Amino acid sequence: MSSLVTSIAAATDYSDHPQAKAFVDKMVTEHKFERTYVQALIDGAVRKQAILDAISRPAEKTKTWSQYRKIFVTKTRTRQGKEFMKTYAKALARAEREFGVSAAMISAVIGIETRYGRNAGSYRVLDALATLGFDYPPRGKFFSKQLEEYLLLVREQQFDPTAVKGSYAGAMGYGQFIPSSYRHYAIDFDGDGIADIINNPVDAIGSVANYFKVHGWQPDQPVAYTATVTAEHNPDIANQKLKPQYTVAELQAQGYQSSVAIDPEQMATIMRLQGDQGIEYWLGLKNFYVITRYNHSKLYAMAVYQLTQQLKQDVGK
Ligand SMILES: [Ca+2]
Repeated sequence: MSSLVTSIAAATDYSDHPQAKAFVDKMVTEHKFERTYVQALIDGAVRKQAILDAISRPAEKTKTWSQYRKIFVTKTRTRQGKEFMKTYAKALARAEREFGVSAAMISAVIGIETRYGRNAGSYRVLDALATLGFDYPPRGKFFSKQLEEYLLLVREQQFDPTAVKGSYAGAMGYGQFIPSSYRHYAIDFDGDGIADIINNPVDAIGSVANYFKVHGWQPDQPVAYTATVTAEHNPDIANQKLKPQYTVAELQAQGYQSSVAIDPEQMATIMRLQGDQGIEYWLGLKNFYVITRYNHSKLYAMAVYQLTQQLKQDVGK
């Protein structure tokens, strides 16, 4: 009895929802899907309150750098990263050669996203994208677009759309690609003809490296430097845009000094972070900005950078 009640409740979630109806129409007219197929999928999507709760309190928005770092840049994640680098050394080396992104950096991204594939998400992607697309007005447009991309993706890849699992935001696989990123940047890196970043770590490694290359990663260039400030520094220019917008010389004139000597014409952004020992200042360079194209957060990019440093230090031990 209770399972019947549950399935009726689930079925009523989106069958009469105006945005869901518009979505079904769009998939039929724009992408030539069968109406009965899309309607059945949407009727079967379940609105999850836990997803709505999770998206309103992301770690990137609620935590200080000190708190965020303790979650993501840890001894355990470093040790597991070394294991991952050993296990997939060949694929990582090939990706480094082909895309110019270091093995440690690719591993750090996968480590931060999913603990090296251990935790790629437990929500059905269908439920996540329907819930956020139809019942989360602040970003409904974005997520219903991702739901559209998801249905195109499962048609192309011949996945079962009701079976794929991911994060509360519909991100999938080792590197947590949302559907549009999956369609644009995932690659077949082991040569079996399928770009499977959900079950295939070799494809995931190539796909993460490809994502960074396409977004402008500069091989062997620095990511960030620590900085010091003068008493007269201008606090208003810190923590503004993620994209480098000042030259190092301009930052120096505003009271921010890089800890190492770098080209004064180099572009950088300046960050003020709450660290364990107090305020930290950092210069973010072009490659730092490229990391934020994966997740638009300076805390995220800093964690990827520092875990990469840990993995580079510890390689071979
Ligand atoms: Ca493959």
